[in-house]
Amino acid sequence: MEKPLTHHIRDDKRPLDLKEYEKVGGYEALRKVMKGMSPKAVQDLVKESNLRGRGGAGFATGLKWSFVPMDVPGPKYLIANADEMEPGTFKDRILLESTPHQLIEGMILSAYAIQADHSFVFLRWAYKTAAQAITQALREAYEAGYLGKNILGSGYNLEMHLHTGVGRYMCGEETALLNSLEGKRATPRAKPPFPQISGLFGKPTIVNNVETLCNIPHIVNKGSDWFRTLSRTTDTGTKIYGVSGKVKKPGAWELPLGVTMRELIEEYAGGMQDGVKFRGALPGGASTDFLVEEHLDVKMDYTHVAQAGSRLGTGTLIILDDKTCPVGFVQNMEHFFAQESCGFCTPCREGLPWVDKILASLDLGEGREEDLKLLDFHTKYLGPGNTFCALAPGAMEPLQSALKYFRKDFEQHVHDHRCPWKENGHR
Ligand code: L3W
Repeated sequence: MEKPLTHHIRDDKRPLDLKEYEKVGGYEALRKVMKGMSPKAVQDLVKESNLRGRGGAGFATGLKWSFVPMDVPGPKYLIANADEMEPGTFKDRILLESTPHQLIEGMILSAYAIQADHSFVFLRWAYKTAAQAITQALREAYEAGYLGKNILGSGYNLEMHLHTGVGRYMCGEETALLNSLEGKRATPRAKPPFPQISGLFGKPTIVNNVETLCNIPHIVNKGSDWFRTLSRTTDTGTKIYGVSGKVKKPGAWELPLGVTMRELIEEYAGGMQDGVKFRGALPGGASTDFLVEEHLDVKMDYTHVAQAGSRLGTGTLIILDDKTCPVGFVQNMEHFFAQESCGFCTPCREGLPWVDKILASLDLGEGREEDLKLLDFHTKYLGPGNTFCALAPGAMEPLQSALKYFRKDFEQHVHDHRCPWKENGHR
């Protein structure tokens, strides 16, 4: 991780322990708030910062918090969504493994802002190193009086628990996550009511992404104006961007929101590997639309990526190169989504495996003329408004944009009854 602007991250793969985190200003924001900031003042500060959710949807964080009814007695919950399973996405893992206290401090501040009394880190099952780091950090935070009863003498009480999921993509959807945490099958719930009103065990609940929560201590310490000046555009703050694929130096970097895709690939990821050319990229994990060469200078923020016809999503680019078959590339994604469908609604349960099968047959040279029409049909049939949650519409984004930008390649598979990349020894 280069040039950290907001997050305290280092490269030696060992998490910052409590003393090390305090040395770089850790828990100063918590002291500041506990000394005399009201929950409403913390909410207002985050609203003014214009922080948007870093999990994929980009919803305004302060606005989300403001939906929590503050005058209703009884439990409220704050949950860190650490179920990072979006293909190509590994940004939260870095934060979890390197600075668990930063997340815990962000969670305490956020829980205080909505007056939650219990909080959970909902962690992806496979993140074993992160689980160790969080467990150790929770122990230290309790011992230091940052968690538990009467935090820093303020009268505010908060319990925090680590909960590991069972490794299903679906659990990253906030209402499926809530069902899973309640011990039920992880299927999504109807929205509204949104979790802010009726969430965990029917009580007001906020679910925020790990990276989102890690920004909170810094906004409290340095203010909303400072946060706004960090970015290059009106979408404020920094983003942990990532690049994977056939680049020279795949990795992740914390950078001002609004860097261009060209800068990410050429300056940070070291450019494409020798002998391969850029053809396209999924800007925010697998469930976003392809951007192509004409978009290389698009500013990678929520607004500009949407204007270019895609979504920033998780901000972690997956690069498609000219030695990789776009049909095989997309099939790999659709196979994942078909496996991860929770099976609750029919279009997603039946449609995604069908898409996977059609793409597999194209790859084997068994595709038929009508298969491209069938794929086009599915991009609409599984699109927004036709399924219970965002999984299938998200899965259709790489497919619909591949059919738009790389249609000739799909047609060639049908007409030639073979995958040209395979014969050249590539996939
Ligand atoms: C109150 C309204 N609250 C929205 C809240 C809502 C939630 C947040 C975002 O999916 C996307 C998905 C992935 N009143 C509200 C409201 N909210 N309208 O805002 O909600 P939503 O429904 O827009 O999105 P979501 O269901 O949270 C997230 C895409 O991100 N993605 C990333 C996936 C990331 C992972 C991972 O591993 N980290 O899986 C990439 O593109 O496909 O479309 O809190 O309550 N009217």
